[in-house]
Amino acid sequence: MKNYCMAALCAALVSHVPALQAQTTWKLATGYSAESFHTKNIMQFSRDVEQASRGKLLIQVHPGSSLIKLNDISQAVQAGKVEAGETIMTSMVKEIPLAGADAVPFVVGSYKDAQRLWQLQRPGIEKHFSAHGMKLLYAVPWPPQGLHSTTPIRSVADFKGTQMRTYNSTTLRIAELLEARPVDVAMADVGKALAEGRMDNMITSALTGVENKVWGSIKYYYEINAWFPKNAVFVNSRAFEALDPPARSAVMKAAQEAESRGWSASQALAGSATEELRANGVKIDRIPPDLDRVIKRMGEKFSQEWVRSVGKEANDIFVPYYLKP
Ligand code: PCA
Repeated sequence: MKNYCMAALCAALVSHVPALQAQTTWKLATGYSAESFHTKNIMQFSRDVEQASRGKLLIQVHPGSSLIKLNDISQAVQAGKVEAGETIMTSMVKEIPLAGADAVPFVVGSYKDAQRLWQLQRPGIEKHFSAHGMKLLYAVPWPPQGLHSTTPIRSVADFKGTQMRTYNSTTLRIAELLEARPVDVAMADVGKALAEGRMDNMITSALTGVENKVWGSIKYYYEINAWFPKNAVFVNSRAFEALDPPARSAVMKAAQEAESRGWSASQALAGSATEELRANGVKIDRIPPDLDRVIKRMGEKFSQEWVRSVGKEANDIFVPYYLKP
């Protein structure tokens, strides 16, 4: 009898243990470095979630493609290999063409426009993420994309045959249209590729130039404000649904805060990064009007190709975007 009671007591205790310690850990994979403002924002998000869930949900951040490579992150989250992830939305265009809306050149010229585009793009993105077994948490833009070059760019002919770094389908198509030679270089390898003479120019943010200390080779930065690509942070839907309702709301509230904090940080860095390039001897300039016209025309060509390939969903975003400036 005594033994039986002891066993019953133990069983009762054991059955309580999980409830007392109920704690979930998510691994979150990102392709960007621990120092990137996006990653710092995710770290803050993780601390906020831990605090708001009273330690019930821990989010371990794995930066710099250390767990999963940037371009494989969304697949890994879908497959449940990792609970959560962050990637640049344009890396997902093969499965979710709508994710490329923020990399169509010369549609968005300011943070205000970028926010308006995001409000129109978000419902469709949420729907597609959910169809792929993922829940969108938040998205934050990179600062505007400008043109970095080792040599001055005065006309479209200056691109011909140059090695142009690409990081997505937009930059790849632009390189083709400019008759440059596209070179696919991960953000973390930009400094190395420049030092090795593997690239002559690239379209990316001033911030990415600063983070890679490009001024040894890059001498010109043209503020063309071509587009504002966003990084999205998301979680496997089953992992999210496995949380109890208070933990789910804690995650979504922290996500909302991370989104607005990230947008402010991006905007502040857009200005300071350009100044840092200047302070390091990079000439900050505008491209000549003729070249500006040619590039804008290429942008239109790209938009037409994009709208045609995506179809109705693209119109659902761009028509209201252009109708209500
Ligand atoms: N930096 C990233 C994406 C956009 C940006 O500003 C890169 O260059 O890969």
